[in-house]
Amino acid sequence: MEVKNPYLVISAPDSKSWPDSVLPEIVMAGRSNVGKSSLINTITRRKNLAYVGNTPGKTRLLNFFNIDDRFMLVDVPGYGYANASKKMLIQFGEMMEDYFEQRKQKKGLLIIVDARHKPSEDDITMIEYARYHHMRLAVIATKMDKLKRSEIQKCLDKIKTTLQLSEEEPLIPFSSEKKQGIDRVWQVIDDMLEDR
Ligand SMILES: Nc1nc2c(ncn2[C@@H]2O[C@H](COP(=O)(O)OP(=O)(O)O)[C@@H](O)[C@H]2O)c(=O)[nH]1
Ligand SMILES: [Mg+2]
Repeated sequence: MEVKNPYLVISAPDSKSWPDSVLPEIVMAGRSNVGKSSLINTITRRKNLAYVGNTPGKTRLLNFFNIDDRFMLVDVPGYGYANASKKMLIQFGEMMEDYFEQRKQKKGLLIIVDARHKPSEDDITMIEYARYHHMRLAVIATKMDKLKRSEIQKCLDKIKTTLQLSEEEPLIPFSSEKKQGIDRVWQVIDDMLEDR
């Protein structure tokens, strides 16, 4: 999959700012620092489409990326960092509820987890939202380059069982560092977009 013209449409603070668009949407979420921005850059083969680095919790914005007028990639701010205030947690929850309840063109959810760690309660909450709203779901285990060969199967199994993934909910090993898993991510996104 070669991406020709990806661009950020808007960083939306609330539902009034969501783009006026009919493109199907793929939502991407994960803990902050998990490697989500790197993943967006890796699969689109761009260096700076998404901002990589440390801005934990500063932004409560949904970033809408137009991918070749084919679909919208919706980047959810990273959750689960240590110093989140209660107010910010509530705002985040409300923003996501608004999105899941109101946005008709939502198609699928990609949850990004760190291959080395057990998924968090926040990951599970996001997944429950997706299942409840009948969205397609896939999990991407990134930073695979940080695992020893002997650890790989055990770590993937732990993610699968913690999230209770079914046969229809793929788990994709990925590494931005090693450019691993790009084709499988596109395959899963294509499947989600075809499923109308
Ligand atoms: N080793 C390794 N490091 C990664 C990988 N993906 C991201 N990182 C690093 O993890 C940190 C957080 O990445 P970022 O993409 O900003 O995470 P985000 O907060 O989820 O958007 C950065 O220092 C990245 O260089 C990966 O696949 N392998
Ligand atoms: Mg990021």
